[in-house]
Amino acid sequence: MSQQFEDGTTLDRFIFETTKAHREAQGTLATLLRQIALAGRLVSSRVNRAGLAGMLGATGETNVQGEFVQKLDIYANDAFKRALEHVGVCCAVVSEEDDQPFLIPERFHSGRYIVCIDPLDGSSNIDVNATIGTIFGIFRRKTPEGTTATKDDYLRSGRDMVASGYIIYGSGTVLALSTGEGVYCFTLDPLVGEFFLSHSDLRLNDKANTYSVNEGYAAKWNPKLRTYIEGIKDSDENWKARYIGSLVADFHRNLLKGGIFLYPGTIDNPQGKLRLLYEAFPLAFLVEAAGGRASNGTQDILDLLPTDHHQRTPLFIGNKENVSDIERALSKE
Ligand code: P6P
Repeated sequence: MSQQFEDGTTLDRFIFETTKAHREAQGTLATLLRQIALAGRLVSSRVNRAGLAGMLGATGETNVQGEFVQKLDIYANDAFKRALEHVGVCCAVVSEEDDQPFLIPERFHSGRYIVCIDPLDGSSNIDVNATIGTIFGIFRRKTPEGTTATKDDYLRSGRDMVASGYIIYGSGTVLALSTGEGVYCFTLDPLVGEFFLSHSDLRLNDKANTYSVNEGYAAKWNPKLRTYIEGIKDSDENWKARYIGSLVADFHRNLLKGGIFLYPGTIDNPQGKLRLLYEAFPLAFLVEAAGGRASNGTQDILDLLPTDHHQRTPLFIGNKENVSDIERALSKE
């Protein structure tokens, strides 16, 4: 049963109240989530100024703007690792930006949690001022605290995740979070530097009629998927198409308004483009907490077992009946 909170509750109070309910957390998960929020505030400030750099770019300073934008990925990656390394509650950060997982340096305590993160997904959209975001998922380690994290700690079922969320940097900065019971969104007041509860216990209806997919690749999809998409277009269900091309933005819209997001495999890339550990798992954890589903086309995303921390997966995510319809369409003989 999800707890109820009035709008305006701060993220800090929410974290304290919800992790208090998890007695075994002993405040370590609360510390971890606070540090993620801190890094999110730093990245939000920097992303918002990137637009300014973009304006400078209009005066021929494209090198400065281009270099600034490119550095945003690196800045975000460093901001989250710096925020997590020294507080004694994290043992490894598995980041989209790093070839190998970042293991907490010897001088700090190798703590209880692993954070899988895409520090700044969709950063190619910055120079067109489109919405981008951070995606994170949290595992509790299997190996003993104080030791160096191993693959066993992060190459594991998505069902082992204890929390996940994203931070979306758009017209406002919003942090979405679930510890497994309900999904809560907090909007940043940049003047105060605090996140305030703005969406409480988000729930998806069983079915929706908005689909979000890059149809430019349709010729390379599984023909059964092409048939499914053509079928909804021809239906009398008034389907709408929405595609921003930034995973966090497309997902956030669907979470608030209902919809199905698809990033399927193609002939050239059968596993698609999106990453399992730090994109699909965290969003699948969230969508299930909101009553939705996430599938790779044949099975639940959270039931998958990664063998590589950068492996990709096809992703179909959103209202549960829509996801099941796609699985049925793909399984037709
Ligand atoms: P395409 C952004 O580059 C990203 O990784 C996701 O945020 C987004 O959903 C996807 O790629 C868009 O990919 O192939 O449609 O441009």
